[in-house]
Amino acid sequence: MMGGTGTHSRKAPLGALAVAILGLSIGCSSGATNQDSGKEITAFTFASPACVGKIDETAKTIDVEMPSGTKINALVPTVSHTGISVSPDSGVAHDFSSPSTYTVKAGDGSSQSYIVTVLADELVKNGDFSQGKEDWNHWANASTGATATALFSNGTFRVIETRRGVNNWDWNLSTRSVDVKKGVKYRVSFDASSSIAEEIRVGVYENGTDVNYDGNSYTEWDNHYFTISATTQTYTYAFTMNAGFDDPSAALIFYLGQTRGYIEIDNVSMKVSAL
Ligand SMILES: [Ca+2]
Ligand SMILES: [Ca+2]
Repeated sequence: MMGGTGTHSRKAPLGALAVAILGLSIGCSSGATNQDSGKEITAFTFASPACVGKIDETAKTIDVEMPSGTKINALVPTVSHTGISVSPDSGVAHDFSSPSTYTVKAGDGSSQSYIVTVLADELVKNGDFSQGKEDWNHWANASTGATATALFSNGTFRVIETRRGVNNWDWNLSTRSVDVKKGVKYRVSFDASSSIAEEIRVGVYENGTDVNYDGNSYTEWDNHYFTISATTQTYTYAFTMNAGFDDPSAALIFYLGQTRGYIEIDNVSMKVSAL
């Protein structure tokens, strides 16, 4: 009898708890219960300056492109998410001067991190070629017979190789000065296509001023290789100025001397991604 009563007496609180959980579930705006595994950041925005982050749910990355000149060391994001919490908190000023991790916790205790990168300060002028050749240089190494027809028209850059160079630098396209600061991380991106799949080289180098006093006025700070195909794609890489020097007259360069056929480049960008 006593045991029966005891069992019965324990049932009542359990029932009450179930009602309480049900009530919480209905009342909670996120709809999260203890079993929910949802942990997605669904929006990452800023009110000042007004900016919406681009979420890549597969890569778990969020890129935010701020207007040039934005001070990125104390920005206040509004973070919308599923799950029960996000850390750091939404609505709290955060230093975005290096890529930041925001982690969402799900109702079931699991968590998911996103890397937030705030991009500011575009260094490439006329990167969309809307002003033709303005702020761009092209050069062919006549000594190797490299020749090409370059067209800066219709808001894009096109080159038709008429005689291939010996080296990839025998024909190139470069920006005018980009102001590169020591220790700063940049994101370089561009759209490109080629009639024949070809490897091109993209780099940042000293453009005539020997800022590191090594006797070479064209020291290369960084370079990357990309195989360009017939379908236009966006290519992206990160570059950190690790040389220990500022180079206010550096250039971003595309080495095209080993390509054949017809190459098109557009939407060239080099932005500060971390200070
Ligand atoms: Ca364009
Ligand atoms: Ca040098």
